[in-house]
Amino acid sequence: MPEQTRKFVVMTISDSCYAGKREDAGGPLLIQQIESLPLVLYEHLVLPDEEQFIAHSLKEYAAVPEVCLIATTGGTGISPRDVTPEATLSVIERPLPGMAEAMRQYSLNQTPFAMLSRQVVGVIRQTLIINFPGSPKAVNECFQVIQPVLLHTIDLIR
Ligand code: MTE
Ligand code: CU1
Repeated sequence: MPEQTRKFVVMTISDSCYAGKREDAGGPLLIQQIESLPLVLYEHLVLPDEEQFIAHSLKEYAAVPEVCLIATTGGTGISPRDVTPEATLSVIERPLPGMAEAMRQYSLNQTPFAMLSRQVVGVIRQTLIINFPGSPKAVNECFQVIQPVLLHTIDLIR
């Protein structure tokens, strides 16, 4: 598939953003960072912390042929409503633990709180799914880690 037709989806996963009680900072930042690569935004969704809902959306967008990447932000922690990792694990066919561990490892050098993210990465069909934590600082730090390998990773699954 030619590079210019490759699309990505960003999902902000947060009850408070979904309810309009909090401004989504992580989502727009993630879009801005991914757009620095030759990838085009297909859609940005704001979803509540509902496992079935998230899993359904992940499957739906992974089925769109030109969507090669779904980046989620938020819901990776351990508060009772955080279910992004469970939803992601329920749909991925092949986990990519090295990418998740690389983000956590680098992040741990920035803040010990990085150990609280349960973010996962994996592949469903020909689409890569990457969980980012919710804060803009975390999005920024994690993106730096995967940015150099992101296009090659997508090449490999296409
Ligand atoms: N990772 C990086 N790189 N930088 C951060 O500031 N914050 C952590 C962690 N990962 C952080 C980070 C914090 S405080 C939490 S609670 C977890 O991500 C989970 O965040 P989430 O529930 O918003 O996904
Ligand atoms: Cu936290």
